Amino acid sequence: MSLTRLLAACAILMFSVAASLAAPPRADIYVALGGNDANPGTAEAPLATIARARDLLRPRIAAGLNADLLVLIRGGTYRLEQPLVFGPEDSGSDHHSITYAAWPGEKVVLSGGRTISGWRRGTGPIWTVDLPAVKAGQWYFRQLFVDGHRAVRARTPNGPQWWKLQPRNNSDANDATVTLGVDHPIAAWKNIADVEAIWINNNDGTRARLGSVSAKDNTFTLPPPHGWPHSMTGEYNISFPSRDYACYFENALEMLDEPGEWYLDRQTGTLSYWPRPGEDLTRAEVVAPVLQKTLLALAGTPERPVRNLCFKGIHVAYVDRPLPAYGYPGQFGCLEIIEKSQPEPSKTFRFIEAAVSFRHARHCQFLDGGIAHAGAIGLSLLNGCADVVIEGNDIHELGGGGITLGAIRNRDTWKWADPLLRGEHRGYRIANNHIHDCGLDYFGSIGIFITLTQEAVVAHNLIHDVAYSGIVLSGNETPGTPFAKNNTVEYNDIYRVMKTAVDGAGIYVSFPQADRGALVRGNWIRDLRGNGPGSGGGIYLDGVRPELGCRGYRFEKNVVYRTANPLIFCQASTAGNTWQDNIFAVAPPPQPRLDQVAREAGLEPAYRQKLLGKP
Ligand SMILES: [Ca+2]
Repeated sequence: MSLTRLLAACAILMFSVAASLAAPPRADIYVALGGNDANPGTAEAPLATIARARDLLRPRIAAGLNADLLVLIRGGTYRLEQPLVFGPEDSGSDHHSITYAAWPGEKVVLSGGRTISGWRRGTGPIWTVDLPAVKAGQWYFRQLFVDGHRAVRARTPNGPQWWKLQPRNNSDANDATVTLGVDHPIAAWKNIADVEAIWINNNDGTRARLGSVSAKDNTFTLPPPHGWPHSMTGEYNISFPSRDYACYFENALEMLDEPGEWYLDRQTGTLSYWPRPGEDLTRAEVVAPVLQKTLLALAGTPERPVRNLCFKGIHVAYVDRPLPAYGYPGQFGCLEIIEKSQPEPSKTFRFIEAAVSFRHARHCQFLDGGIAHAGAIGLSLLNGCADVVIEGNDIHELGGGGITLGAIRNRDTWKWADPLLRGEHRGYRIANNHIHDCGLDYFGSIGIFITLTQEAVVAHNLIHDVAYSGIVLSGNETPGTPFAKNNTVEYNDIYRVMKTAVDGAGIYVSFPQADRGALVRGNWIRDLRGNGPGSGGGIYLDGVRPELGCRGYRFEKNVVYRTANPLIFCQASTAGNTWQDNIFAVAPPPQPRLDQVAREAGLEPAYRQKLLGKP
């Protein structure tokens, strides 16, 4: 080694030693796994929980912020049994932000899960473990993960097969027991009240609990209450079971008959699992969720929204969604309609829960983190939100859709689901997220669902393996209220979506957009399987009703190929929209164009490295 190189090597070594001895990154509060909530929260004496850091900041926020505040969190898995909620008292101000960030270079996981150990092998291939908390009625879960991969709740027929519904004397009256048949022999399963029937109703799926099974008649019953909206018609009544709907059954010990399937007996507390090849339950990490519905919530109020709050490098994982008594009456995109007859007849149009939920949040951010292993939607930005950035996240293995943002209206009453506030549902940036393996339980799940927004930008996301559409952009459902306008969906990379439900697309747009309209540009859409008529579209324009046809969209430089239907129109047409330089083809385009779209669409280079580990 030459003297110069030796000196250079020494300089690097000294620099490394100096860096490791250097003062920690500056922060106002420090949190670490080995910390203690009785500590002051300094770098030398950190707190143990983020909740304690939040509470320590409250007096400083109440006194008025005169600087940005930073909470730094050392890497590791923080287990939560209660949701982490940030309200108005935890808010930044118009001029100063509050940031909760992972320590540079470290990964922070907020886990709602519990590790399950003590497995023993039975006489056959199935392993079991007894869970006293389940037997005692204190714990029940709907998902199970082995070494970070979701296992299959025991089902019949085994995936990916489906059977077909054969209606008998079904009535959609609110209080009626419905009797249905099926086109294959069914058995008399034990623990029948825990068994669920699942069927595909066009652009979503429905889940309903069984009341009884008759092997002799090959029928089963669904007891009330039912979730499908009895008093509504047409497009809203699609979740009601009909002839030849694709169906399967889930959650009985008798259905556990292949590797990867599991069953939890609520009465005995016994969890059973048939390991997949290569899995060793004496060493595998098996996790089931304890925390339900939402793990991280920004919950402002109309009068006092949460402002200027940022999360950076935070990963949310293992959140369950219990199934309500009425099941899940899927309407589209993880929406359901809840009908009540008391105190007066009413209908509520709402999304199922999200693991990360923002309500009444303004100028907030969720960056460079992730959401995984959740039972419902990954992240939602609903009423009262505006000017939120969601960027650089890995969002995957979800029962529901990836990201949902905007407002909803009831198309029968034309009313907003929530009162519309000044300046809300606008100014979003949803970019550079990797969204995949969504809709594992709720088959109307969408990668990114943008409904009734203004000035939203959805760009450079990588979306694949989704039960329903990749991106849905929904416009003005009432001709007289031109709210949705000036939205952009550009340079997204979308493939292998439309895996389960039908009547959707890589990018699905519906209803008009006002003012400058909506720009749909440079998106790369391919490899969509068709499940039925009208399914598996590249780009789909759906007006639903003739008077609401899609207008005000500009489609530019999109590349679509290997789809069942490259371009679909329903109560819509090319008229009223602008088309330039798009490719709608069966085969891939010539190589130069393919290279260009591959370069321009999907994650930007810095995020490719960060999220995929490659340039
Ligand atoms: Ca099975």
